[in-house]
Amino acid sequence: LITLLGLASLSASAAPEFSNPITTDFFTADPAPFIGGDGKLWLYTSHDQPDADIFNMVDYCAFSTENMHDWEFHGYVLHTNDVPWVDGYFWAPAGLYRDGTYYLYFPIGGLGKTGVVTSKSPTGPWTDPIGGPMDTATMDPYVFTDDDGQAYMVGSIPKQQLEPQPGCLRTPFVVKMRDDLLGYEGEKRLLEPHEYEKHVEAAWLHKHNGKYYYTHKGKGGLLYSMSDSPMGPYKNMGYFMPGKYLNHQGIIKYKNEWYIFFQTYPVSNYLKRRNVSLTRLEYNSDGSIKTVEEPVY
Ligand code: FUB
Repeated sequence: LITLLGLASLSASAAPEFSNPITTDFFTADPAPFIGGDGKLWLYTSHDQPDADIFNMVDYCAFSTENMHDWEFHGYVLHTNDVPWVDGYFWAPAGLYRDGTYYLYFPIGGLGKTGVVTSKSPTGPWTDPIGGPMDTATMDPYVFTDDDGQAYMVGSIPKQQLEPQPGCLRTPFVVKMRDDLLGYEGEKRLLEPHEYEKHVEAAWLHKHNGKYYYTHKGKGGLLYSMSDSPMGPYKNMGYFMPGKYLNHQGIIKYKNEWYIFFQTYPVSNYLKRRNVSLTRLEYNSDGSIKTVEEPVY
C-alpha cells in the first residue's frame, strides 16, 4: 500500500502545473490578464503573424481559464479593421472588467496612439466610445484598479515624444484615470530617474500587502520599483526576472495566488514570433519579489 501511495504521489507531483506555452497553435505575445465578471481569469494577447519579421499584428486573441493550466481559446476578438480610425498595427493590449463592462485598451504601433473599446462581453462585439484615440503618446498601456476603485494607467512615452533618460529607451509614467475609464484625471506623472533604471517598455502595476509594484521591461530582463502609493515616489528594486529576451510581463492574483505571464519564443526561436507562458510570482518576507527563473523548454 505504501508503495502504491508513493507511486500515486510521484505521478501527481510529476504533472506540470502549467501548460506552457499556453498554446503553440499560433503565436501569442504581450499577455494582459484580468479577472472577468464570470470569475474566470481572462487573457488578451497580441497575435504575431506566422511569417512576421516586424510587429505587424492586426488582431487580439482572448483566452480564459479557471485553473491556470487548461485554457479555452475564444478567438480573435478585435481586428484593426473593426475600429475605423486605426491606422497601424495592434501592439500590447490591456483588459479590464468593471460593473458589467469590459474595456480593451490598445496602442497603435510603437509611437503610442492609444484607444479603448468597450463591450458587455469579454469577446465583443465592441463599441468605440470615443471615436478616436484617447491619447497620442502612450505605448504599452496597462490599467490597474486600486482597492478603493480608483484606476491608474501606466505605460511608456515614446522617445519620439520625449527624450528618455540615459540608458533607457522610453520614459515610464503613471496617471489617474477618470471614473469612466476612458481618459485621464490630471496629468501623467513621469517617473523620475532615481525611481527606475533601463526602462524599455511593458509597464505594469500591481499591489501586494499594501505595497505598489511598478514592473517593466529593462535591457536585461524584467525590473521593478516599489512604493507606498500608486503615484509614487518609487524605489528602484532592480531585476527580478533576468533574461535578455524575456519581455512584456502581465502580473495578477487569481484564487489567492500570484502569477506572472511573460513571452519567449520557444517555437520559432525568433523574437518577432512569440509565445506566452506563465509561472508563479512569489515574495520574500520583506515584500521584495523573489527572482523568477528564466524558463527552460
Ligand atoms: O508586441 C509589440 C511590442 O513588443 C510591445 O508593445 C512590447 O511590449 C514588446 O512586447
